[in-house]
Amino acid sequence: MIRPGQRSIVALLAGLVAVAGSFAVSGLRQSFVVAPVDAVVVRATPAELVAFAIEELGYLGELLAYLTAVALTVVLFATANYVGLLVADAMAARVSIPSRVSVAVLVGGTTLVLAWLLSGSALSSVGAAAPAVVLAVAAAPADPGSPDGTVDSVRRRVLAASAGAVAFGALSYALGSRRATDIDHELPEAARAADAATLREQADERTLEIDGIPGLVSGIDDFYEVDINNVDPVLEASEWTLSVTGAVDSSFTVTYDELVDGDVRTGYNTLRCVGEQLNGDLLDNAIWTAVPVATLLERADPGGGCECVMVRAADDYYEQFPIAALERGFLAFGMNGESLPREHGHPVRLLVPGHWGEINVKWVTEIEVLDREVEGYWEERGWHGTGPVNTVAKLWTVNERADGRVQVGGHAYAGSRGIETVEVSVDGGDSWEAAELSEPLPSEHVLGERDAWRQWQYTWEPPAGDHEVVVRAIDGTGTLQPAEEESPYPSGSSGWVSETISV
Ligand SMILES: Nc1nc2c(c(=O)[nH]1)N[C@H]1C(S)=C(S)[C@@H](COP(=O)(O)O)O[C@H]1N2
Ligand SMILES: [Mo]
Repeated sequence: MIRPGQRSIVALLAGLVAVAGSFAVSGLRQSFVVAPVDAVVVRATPAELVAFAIEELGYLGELLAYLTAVALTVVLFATANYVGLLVADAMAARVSIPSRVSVAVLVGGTTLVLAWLLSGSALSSVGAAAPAVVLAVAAAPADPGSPDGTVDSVRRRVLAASAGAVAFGALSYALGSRRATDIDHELPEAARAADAATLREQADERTLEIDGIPGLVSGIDDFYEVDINNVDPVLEASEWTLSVTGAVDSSFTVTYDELVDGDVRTGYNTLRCVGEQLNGDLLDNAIWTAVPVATLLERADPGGGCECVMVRAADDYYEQFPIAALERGFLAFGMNGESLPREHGHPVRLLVPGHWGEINVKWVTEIEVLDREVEGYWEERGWHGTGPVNTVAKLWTVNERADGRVQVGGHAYAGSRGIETVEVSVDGGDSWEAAELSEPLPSEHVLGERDAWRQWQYTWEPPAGDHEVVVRAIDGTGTLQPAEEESPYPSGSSGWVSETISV
């Protein structure tokens, strides 16, 4: 007989190897048993906690959510196993089935069913059940009376099983991480990848040489990532479609090949997340390959009573906003000359110039024209992030020169309004000087005309002491960035970035 304490250890270990086994065969995909639990955790987390995690924890918040999901999934399997082991014990006592057989059948069966319910994938279910069976049988209670049924022998087997589970976990982690997603990184022929290279050169020519700040085009791996799930969808371009539905004259569906065969543009566009801190770095610029949404909208001839749309995605994300904004939007399938990477919405995402990142829907699958307004994913959680971005000037670097001069610099962004001027004060806001700005990226190559950030720098020779540096931008309409300080939740951060420098 197994003791209750040991039974829970075996149940837990079997749960652990089940989750590990599923990861080994699935990698970080929807078929990984943690993926649906993660989605439930993310959606069940109270709005205040989500806002706090985004504002204060950033990436750490995502990691916490993910670890919670992994732990919950292990507990789910462990609970099922525990019940299975209890039943196995009862069976061994009543009917003459060898206990190892009933353990194998019950732990294997419950793991298989649970994994199937979570993942819907046969491979992932077998990947979970097989190691759980091996582990449970290895540590299982021996038949009463047999020599390896002694307490010592059971304890030894449980210890060995623990070591085995840890080793298997490490191996599965390595295997699952290597299961690369088979995304084709070549842009389709029609996309003229050469255009991206030309735009890259153009941006490099305009980039100011400032230590400690990024260039005018963010690298794909440096481009910030914000999305609701820790397991991003994997969509094959060949299977992807976009439907235009709802209050339209004619609903229709386009395939990837049809889309990229359209009026392809290559251009810069900057994205900024409404949840970022005032001087945060959820702000990046890339060269996108895209087609205008307007062509699709004309074909659909939208009606509807609210002049608004709901855009939906493969990760069950949805955002609602005015058709007028969508009309000026783009469907992007390339980023910096490569096909759109998985984490940024492969194969196709929306770009809505001038607006906060959240309506730039990734993995987009449906545009539904609505009759009346309904809240989108983030608005249900209290955010107001569908509108135009706030103006901001970042203070991202302070460089003390050998000659005693000090350089401060960063990026400035004002959505479609564009950046006209950046002003710097080195005396806490009493007097202001214009900073040097990078040449604007040429508007004919910007998706959304002025919707690309600019770099700024200011160098001066401060006397010894403390200096409060303040920076503010003036947008293309001549409007000064508001001084009033607001935290990101719910409508985006506001205020002037300042930093005290001691020389
Ligand atoms: N499908 C989907 N699209 C999405 C999101 C998401 O969670 N799911 N997050 C949005 C948010 S809040 C932002 S700021 C941008 C970020 O885009 P990026 O990850 O490519 O930088 O994507 C938006 N599009
Ligand atoms: Mo965002």
